[in-house]
Amino acid sequence: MAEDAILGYLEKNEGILDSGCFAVEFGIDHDEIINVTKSLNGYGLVIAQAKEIFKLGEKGNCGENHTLFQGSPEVQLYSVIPAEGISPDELQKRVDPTIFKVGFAQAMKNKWVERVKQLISRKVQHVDDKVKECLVHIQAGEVVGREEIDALKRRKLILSQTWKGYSIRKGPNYVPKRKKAATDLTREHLQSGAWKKLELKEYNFNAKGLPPEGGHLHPLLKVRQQLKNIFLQMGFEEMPTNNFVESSFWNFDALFQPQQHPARDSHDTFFLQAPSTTNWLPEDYVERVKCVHESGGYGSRGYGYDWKREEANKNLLRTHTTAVSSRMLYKLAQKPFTPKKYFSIDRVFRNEAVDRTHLAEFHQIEGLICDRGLTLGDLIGVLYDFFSRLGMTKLRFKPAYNPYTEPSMEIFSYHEGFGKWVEIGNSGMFRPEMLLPMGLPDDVCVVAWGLSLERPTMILYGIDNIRDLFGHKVDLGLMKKNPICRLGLQ
Ligand code: FB9
Repeated sequence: MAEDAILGYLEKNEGILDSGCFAVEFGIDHDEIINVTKSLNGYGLVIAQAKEIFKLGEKGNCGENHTLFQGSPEVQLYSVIPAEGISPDELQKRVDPTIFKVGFAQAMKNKWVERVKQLISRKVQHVDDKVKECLVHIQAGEVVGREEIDALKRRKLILSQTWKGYSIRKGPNYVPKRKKAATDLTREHLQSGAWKKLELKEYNFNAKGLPPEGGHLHPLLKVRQQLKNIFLQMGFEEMPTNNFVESSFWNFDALFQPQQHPARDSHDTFFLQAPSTTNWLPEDYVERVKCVHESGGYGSRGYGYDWKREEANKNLLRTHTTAVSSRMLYKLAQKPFTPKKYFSIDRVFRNEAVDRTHLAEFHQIEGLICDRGLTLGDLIGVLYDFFSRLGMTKLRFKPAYNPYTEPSMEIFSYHEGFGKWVEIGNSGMFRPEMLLPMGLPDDVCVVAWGLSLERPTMILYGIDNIRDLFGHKVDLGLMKKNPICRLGLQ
């Protein structure tokens, strides 16, 4: 190791150790010698030294055709001129254009050749390639005269560099082998008494401390905050979504979703084993929901099946935040009606096949407006307002089906980057069979829409596999270095 080699050398040699020579002689990287030297702390007296060194420049040592291998351009040119002389055109055919240009000028300057009209001929019988000789000496690290150095620098055949090294000799604290200084005083040192002979490493007050780690926001949380700001700017209030566990009643029945609907199957929904059933529901409201499912009412004919309370009692992981919307609208119906604008952004769970862009859970974003006399036009208008704040202004709407909304629309936006229409959400007007059993006035309508948080986040952050965004395989480096989220036209 470099420290033992240096201290061992000083033990056998009273003289001064030159770090550069030492590195070459012992085959140790000079930078490692420098680092050890800085930590000798009096074991060795260190004198910093700096000297000019030269490295072959690009023109001096680049491939086989250059000065160090083929000789200087002037010598190469001189050697192809025949005794009887040669025309400039013929000479240019015999050497590389660069060799001709540089070599002819230098050979004329050296008075090695002369040009009389269309004939170039030799003026001397023999030439020495002093340029090549100097480069060979420099390459070997040998001393070369100042004049020659300046000439080579002017021709860019060598580059000047400042070499920094050290001269080292024995210092007052010199020992042939330094005891490894301890960096901590441990319980074992104190108990065993080893502390008495312990050599503690000096505290380096100049050492830079570790950069303090700060917290980092996940991209999903950044996009969620941006979307929350959009809703708040539009005058929406956030709904309380702090219950992942929900009853089938609020998640499905209250939304007029029939108990035979495939989405209510355990292949699509996570039902809880314990507690498997809810322990309280508003009984008068439950009765109205039962009736509207079985025999309709409010102008509806219902589904005509035997609605089962035990089905409604089953606990599950909510499959959409529309379950929260149904709770909020029921609560709103329990007092004199006032129009409301609500939103929610939180996790929902679906027992579906996972793939590159879908997990068994995602964050649903939902907005709703509850007021008297709302129409589909109001829904379309608020969708244009909302999505324009996300930078999406070219929208299209496609008729769709949801059990709890009629009419329903899928929402599409033209994505300039992808050059195609992208589905960006779903929407609709909650059905009377959902709103009227709650007790809302019969002229009150609710327009609502939903989208996911993951899809926009993956597009905005250029992530194409959802496992790189969410889950136990996420690269924490991405969490630390992902850029801020700037959404559309806010
Ligand atoms: O988010 C979706 N797509 C989307 C959204 C934004 C976006 O922004 C980019 C920067 C440009 C890009 C894409 N979708 C909804 C559409 C599809 O991704 C779809 O394949 C996946 N959908 C999820 C459900 O599928 C398991 C997204 C999720 C979704 C779908 C419907 C609703 C909520 C989330 C709803 C609703 C609703 C309807 C009526 C009343 C109340 C709520």
